[in-house]
Amino acid sequence: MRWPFFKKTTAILSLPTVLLVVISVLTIQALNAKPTFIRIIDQGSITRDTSLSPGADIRGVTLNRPNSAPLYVDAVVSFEHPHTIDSSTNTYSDTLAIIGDFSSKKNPSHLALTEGGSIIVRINASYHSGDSITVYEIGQHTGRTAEYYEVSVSTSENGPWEVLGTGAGETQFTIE
Ligand SMILES: [Ca+2]
Repeated sequence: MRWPFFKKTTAILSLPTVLLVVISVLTIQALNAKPTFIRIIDQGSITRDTSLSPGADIRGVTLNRPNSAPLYVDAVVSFEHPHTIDSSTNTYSDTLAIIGDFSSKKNPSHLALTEGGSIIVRINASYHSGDSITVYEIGQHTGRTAEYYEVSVSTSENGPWEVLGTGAGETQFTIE
């Protein structure tokens, strides 16, 4: 009669132990997960946009994983705009414009990089081979034409950077 009772007690005691192990593993994985940093450099020498929205016009950036909803920018690490004249005429210099789910924001909410300008943004999730990054550049709506930019990815805001390629307009880059 005592044996079944003992088995039941053992099962109850082991449940918290199993949960503790699962939580520990998930916590360790979360601590080891490195965010994705994406650098976008305006290729102004190609498009020469001198409007009130100078350089490539970035509406948003997503990290795309297979069978998963897109992940959005959660922080802008830096925004460098070396050309003073461009910066002074830039109506769209608010970096907050590209944070979060931009699809619900009123058009033309975006960040104009200025000619030769660059931005580093963070998406708080790790990237893996087979994922992709989409840059939503809307130069064809804010000026004359889609504007060129170079995209790189890294696990650190200081690099080293893996250059994914150059695009204009809405462009998707696959991570090898
Ligand atoms: Ca522009």
